[in-house]
Parts: sequence; C-alpha cells; structure tokens
Amino acid sequence: ESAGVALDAEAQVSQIQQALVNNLYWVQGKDEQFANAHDYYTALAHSVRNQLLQKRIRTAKTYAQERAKTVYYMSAEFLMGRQLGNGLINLGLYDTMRHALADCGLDLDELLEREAEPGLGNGGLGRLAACFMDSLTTLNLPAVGYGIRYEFGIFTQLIRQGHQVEAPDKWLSYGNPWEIARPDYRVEIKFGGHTEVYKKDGDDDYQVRWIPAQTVIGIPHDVPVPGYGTENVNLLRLWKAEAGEAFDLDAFNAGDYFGAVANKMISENITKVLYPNDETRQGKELRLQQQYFFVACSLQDIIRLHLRDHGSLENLAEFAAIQLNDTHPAIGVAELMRLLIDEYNFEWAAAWQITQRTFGYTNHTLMPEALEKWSVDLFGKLLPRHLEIIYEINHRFLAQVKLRYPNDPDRLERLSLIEEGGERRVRMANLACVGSHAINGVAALHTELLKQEVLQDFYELWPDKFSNKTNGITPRRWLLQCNPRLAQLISETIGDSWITNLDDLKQLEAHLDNEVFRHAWQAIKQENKWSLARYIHDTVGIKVNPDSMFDVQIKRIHEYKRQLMNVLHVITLYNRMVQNPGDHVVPRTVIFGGKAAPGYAMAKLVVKLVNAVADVVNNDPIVAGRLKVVFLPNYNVSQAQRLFPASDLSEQISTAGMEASGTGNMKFALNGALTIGTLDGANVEIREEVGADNFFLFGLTTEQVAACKAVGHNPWCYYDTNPELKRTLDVIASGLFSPGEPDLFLPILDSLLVDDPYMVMADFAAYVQCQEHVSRTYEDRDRWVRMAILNTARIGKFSADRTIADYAREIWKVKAVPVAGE
Ligand code: 26M
Repeated sequence: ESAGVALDAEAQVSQIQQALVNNLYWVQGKDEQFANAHDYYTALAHSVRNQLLQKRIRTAKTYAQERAKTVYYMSAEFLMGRQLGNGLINLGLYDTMRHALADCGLDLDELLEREAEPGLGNGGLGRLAACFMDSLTTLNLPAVGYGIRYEFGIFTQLIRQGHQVEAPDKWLSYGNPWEIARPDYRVEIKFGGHTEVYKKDGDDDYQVRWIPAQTVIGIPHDVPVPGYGTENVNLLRLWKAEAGEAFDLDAFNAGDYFGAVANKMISENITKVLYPNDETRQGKELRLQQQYFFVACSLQDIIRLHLRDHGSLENLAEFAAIQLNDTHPAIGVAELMRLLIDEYNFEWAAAWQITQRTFGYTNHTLMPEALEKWSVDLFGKLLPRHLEIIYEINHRFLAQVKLRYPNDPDRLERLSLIEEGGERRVRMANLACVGSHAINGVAALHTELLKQEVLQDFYELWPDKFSNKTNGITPRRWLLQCNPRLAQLISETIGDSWITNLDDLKQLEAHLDNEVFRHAWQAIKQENKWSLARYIHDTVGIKVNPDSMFDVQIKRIHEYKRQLMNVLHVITLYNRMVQNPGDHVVPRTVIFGGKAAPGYAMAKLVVKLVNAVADVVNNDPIVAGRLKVVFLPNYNVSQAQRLFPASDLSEQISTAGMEASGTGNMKFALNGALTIGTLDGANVEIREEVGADNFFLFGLTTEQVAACKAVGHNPWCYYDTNPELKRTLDVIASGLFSPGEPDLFLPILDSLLVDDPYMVMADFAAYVQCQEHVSRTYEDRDRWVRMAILNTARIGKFSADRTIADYAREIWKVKAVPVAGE
C-alpha cells in the first residue's frame, strides 16, 4: 500500500507540474524556457484559484439548497494579505507543492514573495475583517464580505532623508489572479438630483421618488475565501465603479467628446484610491460617495440573492444578518429603508422592523475625532432622498425618546441623528445605533467605556442592544503560516488540534519543565531572529546583533499609540551608555514599523525622529552591539508575518482608555513574545489570560488618566523632577538629532511640555522602570523562555474562531452549513 501512496504522490507532482506548464503556455503565452519567477507565481496562483473556484461552486449550491441564513460583513476595508501561501495551506497542498516545485528547480518561498500585497485597508479594522473572513469559512458559516476594490490600496511608504514619502500602491499592475470580475451581476447606483412627490396608478397614497442626476455602474469582483480543513469556500465581493453605459451618449451626440470622457473618469474615480486616514476623518465628498457606492451595490446584491431563494423581502431578517464594520457602511440603514419603501412599497413600520432586525453595528474607536459626521449640506446634494429618510427616522426616534424622557432637551440633542449648532451634520454612529438591533465594542474595557461615555445615552435607552465581542486573530496566518518552525514544534508536542481549537495550546503548559522542549523553543526564536536580521540588512542595510533583545513596536503611527514614548526610552538608554560606557547593559534592537497618515504632521515628525535617532545611535561606536534602532519602511501584512515570529518584546503602550482593542498584541503573544503594556484595550484581557507574572504592566489606568486631566495635568513638573527625562528632552532640543535644523523637533517638545494630551510625561518614569525590569528578566533567559511559552499556551481566547462563534450565536443567529466532501 505504501508503494501505492508513493505512486499517487508522484502522479500528483507530475500533474501539478503539467498544470503549471499549461498555464504558462495557454494563459500567459510563455514558453517554459522564458518564464520568470513572477510567471511561475501567476501559474501557481491560477492553479490554486481553480481549485478554490470548484469548491466555491459546490459551496454556493449547498448554501442555496439549505436555504441557509447568511452573514454579510460590510467593511470599507479588507486587509487580506497575500493569498497564495494561505490558499496552499488551507487546501492542504503546501508540502506537496514545495516538493513539486523543487523538482523543477523552483523555490516556493521565492514565488510566494512575488505576490503583490493587496493593501485594501489602513490597519486594525481592515485586518480584523480579513481574520473574520478566515474564521467564518473555517467554521463553515455562510458568509459574504462586501467591500471596495480600490485600484490603489494603502500608499507605499518610502523613507527619504528620514522623512516619510508616499508613493502610489500599484498593486494591480501585473494583474490579480485572485479575483474574478462578474459583469453579469453589475448594478446601477444613483447619485444627486432631487426628490418629488407623486401618486402611483391605482393608489390613493402619495409616494416619494428620487430623480437622480447621475448613474454609476458597480461591477463585483469576487475573491474566494478558503477555510482551514473544510470544503467550504466563502466569497469576498469587492465593487469596482465604472461609468454607466449611456454615460456619454447625450454628450457624444451633442459633440462634447471631451466632456463625455471626463464624465467617465469622474465615475471611475469612486473606487480609485483608499483614504489613508486611520482614526481621523475629513468630510471629503469622495469618501461619502465610496461609502454609499459599495453599500448600495451590496444591498442590491443581497436583495437579488434573497428574492431568488425566498421570494419576498418580508423575511429578510430571518435569512440575512448584515454587520456594519464601524460607521463606514452605516448609510446602509437609510438605503435599505429607501429600497423597502420606495422600490418595494413597504409601509414605514414594517420596513423599519426589517431594517433593525437585519443590521448589527460594531464600534472600533473611542477617539472623538474618528466619529463620522457628514455635513447636511453635502449629504443632501449627494443623497437627497436619504437625507429625507434620515430626518424621518430621527423624527420618529426622538418622539419615542420624548415619551421616555419628557423634560430632557439636552438628552434629545445628544441622541439626535443631526448635530445642531454650527454647521448641521449627520451623526453616522447615531444612525448605526438606531438602525441596528445589536451594538458591540471590540474588547471588554472598550465596551464598558462605550456604555459609560461615547454611547452612554443609547445604552441607557437600550441596554440589551449592547454586548462585548473581544477581537481575535486567525491562528492559521498568524502562527501556522508565518512561524512554520514553531507551529511544527507545537504540533509535535501536543498534536495539531490547536490549528482550529486554539485553547488546546494550554496543553503546552505540561511541557514547561521539559528542558529539551524549552531549548527547542528558544532555538526556533533564535532562528527566526537570524532570518529577520538578514531581512533588515537586505532592506535598510543595518547590521543588528541577533543575540540582542528584539523590542518591537509595529502599528500605525499615532500620538495615542505613543511611539514617541518608546523613542524617548531609546534616547534615555543611549544617554546612559554614553555617560557610563563601562556599565553592564542588556543589548537591545528596537524596531519600529508603521505608516503615518499623509496629512498627520505630528505622526510624520515622529517617523523622522525615529530615523534621526537611528542615524546617531547606529553610527556611534560607544553603543555598538548593545543598542540599535531600526525603522522598517512600508510596514504591511507581509512584513508583519516576518516580524511577529522574531520578536522578543511587544510594545503595547497606548494611553489607557484610547486603544479600542489592538490585535497586534495578540499576534505577538501567540508567537511567544512578552508584552510591555498599559491597561488598555485587549491588553487587559491578555494579561488576565497569561497571568500578571507573565506580562510587564506599567502606567496610569483609564480612571487615573481621567482624574489627572480633571485636576489639570502639568507636564513641566515631570521635566523638573526627573533628571533623565529632562536630559532626554534637552538632547532633542540641542539639535543632536537634527543637524542644521535646530528647530525641527520643536513641535514634539511643545506638545510634550505644553499639553501632553497623551500623558507621555506622566507615564515615562513608570515605563522606563518597567523596561529595566524587562531587561533584568531577559538576562535570565530560561525564565524568559518559560514566560514566553506560557504566553503562547494561554492565548487561546484570542482566536478569531472564538470571536466569530460568539457573533454567530449572540448577534447573527447563524448556523454552520458544512459542504460535503467530494
Ligand atoms: C475614516 C474616514 C476616512 C478615512 C478613513 C477612516 C477610518 C479608517 C479606519 C477611520 C477609522 C479606521 O479604523 C479605526 C480602527 O482601525 N480602529 C481599530 O480597530 C481595531 C479592530 O477592532 C482595534 O483593534 C484598534 O484598537 C482600533 O484602533
């Protein structure tokens, strides 16, 4: 029998090789002889895609037959990361493929590197959507992700003379083998114009109709989403905007050729580029167009599918659960009402019930500047009918509130969907709350703060709508795929059930006292660090000491995340080494990665400061081998997959009460890095799970931050009483890091010493002290390894499989529909 298996494997290998050669020839028009690595990548991607499409077709049939309730996850962002490696792992083809390629002299790892990264998101929110898609499929839950097919994703970050420079992300320039365009499911989307009242034939009632000014076409582009160890394949359906067919006929006929083509460009602009703002919104018209465009496309698609399978929209909420990933798709509440009332002739009350029962809303931020509000003026010009509907929703809602709180005009003002006083604005979070049956935060602390602060009035009105759903990450990409050596050690030790049941990692604890196991664990971390050190040298030319502690902060650059505090610590370490060169130190390599929003001056200045400090520190022989600073340009999902496995220390140091959850924190711990962090977001729950002894905690709590601000925080007193902090700021002020530009970093010093809104000064001493504790612990390498193992062993709660199972049971009421094997 083993001979039979061997033969089968051999047959499989030659089958794979034949498929690749065929693709090169018939699809790409290339002879084997002239094919380069990218051509082979494309051939391989097509062969994986074909297998996924086959499974997808069988999945769609099963879902339709079973009349299954479906989750529609609406998100303006999906940060999927590269697909090929993930597809191979999910299909169980990874090892076979590696051997088949090696047979032809090709290196799988090298081909995987040829894939362009689909960066269709800013950061945490978009990556969460991608992890959720992985878990939805792995759990066999019928689901569609709806989003935008941006032609340019998050910008490419270049560093020039230490400054961030943005370049366009041309991710589609070599084609995208993962999508398939579906022009047969195109939809028409209208914008602008006005509304009018009319009487329908044979009907006494008046109806409203929208006479729009423009039509844009939405073309779905489908990306198959595989799961681990399942036949099911779900869909990510991304919409591309094109000009309407008749866009130009009138103009052409009038002889206005140029105007006609210009109009076409305006339509196609809608899905041109991802807005690179994370957490701050600007009321840009194109952004509202993007939001309405993808939501309106998706709702038409949902309705088409629902009517196909169920015949009437009466029971929409029984078969469709639509989740709003933040307020970006919240306009969907008004659009579904418009469709039901204007197009499908529902009465208001019935339409409203269907709408509320169908939508759920997830909030992702406590930062007030991130709450979306659209000027009523702009809104009415772009979506006049939707503005009317929002006014009507508001009118009925506030009437209901008035009954409950008869003499509370302030409360009415706060709950209103319209912000008054100054420019009137539509509050999208209020629209999302009113239009949904479920509202959730993304970590326990975040949900509590939502209930007590940002959404307090809604919580008092409808406490039962609120729940917490602590974020999670997919263990497939964030351990199995990115850290194959550790994944293998774990599977050899406790079996491989952890891949779909992450709580099983607990079994590692039984091996804590096994010295061989601990050495193997440490050796893997060391190998991962060597490989990262090579990558750092290849990309930025810096030689780092692979035996030093890899201290890593990778996330969007934002003041509340406090990369600045981390740099101040680095400068402090540098000052110490310069002043006392003979003192014993624990060597560190401090690594930063992250993009600053292009219009966020302070964040860009922090990028410059990191690079400027790196220039000085890395070229000073006094600290050689003991301190290095690295800023890795263009942090993205692919780079993250190299960084988490090679990290010793995870920096999660946001001001308490400001980070909704964080998900990078989970990826570090899963890969055996220890956290230095504040009691913020999911850090609180991570610490609870891994144990206080295995987590480096420091800093003010949310309450202490609030109390400090209430009495008036005076940053100067920290400067005056902490000589090391004083020296650190003085060194920046001296111009050491800005030769020839003495004032360059003044805005940073000003921010720290005038307002210090993020409490960097207040937390600095505690942070530095905690870092000393980190260093001492790292010196006892065996103790460190034990702590690392315990972090991995106890992180099971943060699997996105758990998160999604909670959403499915408590919000969506959806059940698994497994597709039978062939
Ligand atoms: C808004 C307007 C224009 C352009 C972009 C935006 C925008 C985009 C993303 C605003 C906010 C955006 O994301 C917020 C976000 O990423 N929140 C993060 O969500 C993660 C997943 O829940 C959490 O882990 C992070 O703590 C939270 O910051």
